[in-house]
Amino acid sequence: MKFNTKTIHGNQEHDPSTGAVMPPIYQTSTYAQSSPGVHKGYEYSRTANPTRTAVENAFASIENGKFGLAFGSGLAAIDCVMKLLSPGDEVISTNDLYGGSYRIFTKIFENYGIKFHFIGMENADKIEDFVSEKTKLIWVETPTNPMMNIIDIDAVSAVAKKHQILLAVDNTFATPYLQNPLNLGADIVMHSATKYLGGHSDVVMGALVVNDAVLADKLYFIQNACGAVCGPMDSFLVLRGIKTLHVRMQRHCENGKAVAEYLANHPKIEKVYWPGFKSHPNHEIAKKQMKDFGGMVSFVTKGNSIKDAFKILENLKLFTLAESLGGVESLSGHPASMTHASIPKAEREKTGVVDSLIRLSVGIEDIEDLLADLDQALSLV
Ligand code: P1T
Repeated sequence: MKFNTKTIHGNQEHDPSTGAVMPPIYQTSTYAQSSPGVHKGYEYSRTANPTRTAVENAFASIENGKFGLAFGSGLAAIDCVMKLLSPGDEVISTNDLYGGSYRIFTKIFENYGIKFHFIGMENADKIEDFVSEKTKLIWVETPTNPMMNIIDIDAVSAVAKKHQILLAVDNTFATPYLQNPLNLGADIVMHSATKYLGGHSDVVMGALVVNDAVLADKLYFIQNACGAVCGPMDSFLVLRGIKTLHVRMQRHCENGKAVAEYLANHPKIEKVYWPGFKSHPNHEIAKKQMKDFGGMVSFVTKGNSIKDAFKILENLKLFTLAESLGGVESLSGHPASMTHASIPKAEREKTGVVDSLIRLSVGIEDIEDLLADLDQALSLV
């Protein structure tokens, strides 16, 4: 089955009891047993729920994996991966990443004795300098949030395999429409399904997909033991979102390109971060591992003024100033004070997340309207 068909049909079956084409929202916490332990595959909805099973199966299908797991948020999915580790273990992570991922690593898991090395992975060879026998996990975001750095998953996977380290890739920005980390050698692919997979800014959810049955069992155990699962209504909404992922992503990519090019040619813009530019340092890797370049664009204006950044953000009308990304509607954000505020200023500035940086999640509206909106906001600075 090819990708577009998978988004609609992958691992899905009509409801066995009624033939319903969409799985019902099984709004139940528990399931009748005819004798202790004798049931129809479901016992308790923390452990499993049929609507959640449907979305978990969809996750597995679109990421070319065997096992999918759904959580109450992207961070709950990350939490589950980190609980594979033990005190004394070390993690090597990309240094540019979602602020909440940095926060859970440094403010939660460091307290449990796990050590994190945040490094630039644009050159995969650099990773080896940080590998020791304590290294148990490499955590990669690509494209990174919000600087749009591109990490060569295949090259990082070679390092991970050489040292028998697990490789997890946060595929939130790319989505499986653009890249499939498991095919490039990752062991775990993670999503904030809140974003493009859900696609409509109406649900918070996380996903993990793996191929290895032993690893899947460990993750299922943590999912059930710790209980950060999503509900059936949210499962339904994300399943519904996934069915249009390919058509939405196609338009996100078209509009993202048009916005990036418009900004790059604007006299008031200093720098635009978008992996589709030939001048992007890892453009060739982006071309190799991604089908297109996505709908996320970051930029700074000439003069690097936070005042100008705020003026633009306050005056954009179609680009709503809000946390999050990946919905049908365009959003704008100020990483330094919003999504990345939990990263100390000195740390975030090392990777380019300066106070004047603006991040856009380019939606699927008519491009003429989006460019006109940017035009009027930029004319004010
Ligand atoms: O918000 P949640 O569903 O818990 O997902 C966390 C998360 C994980 N990974 C990446 C790459 C993310 O971008 C996010 C969430 N990001 C935002 C809310 C944001 O605006 O960047």
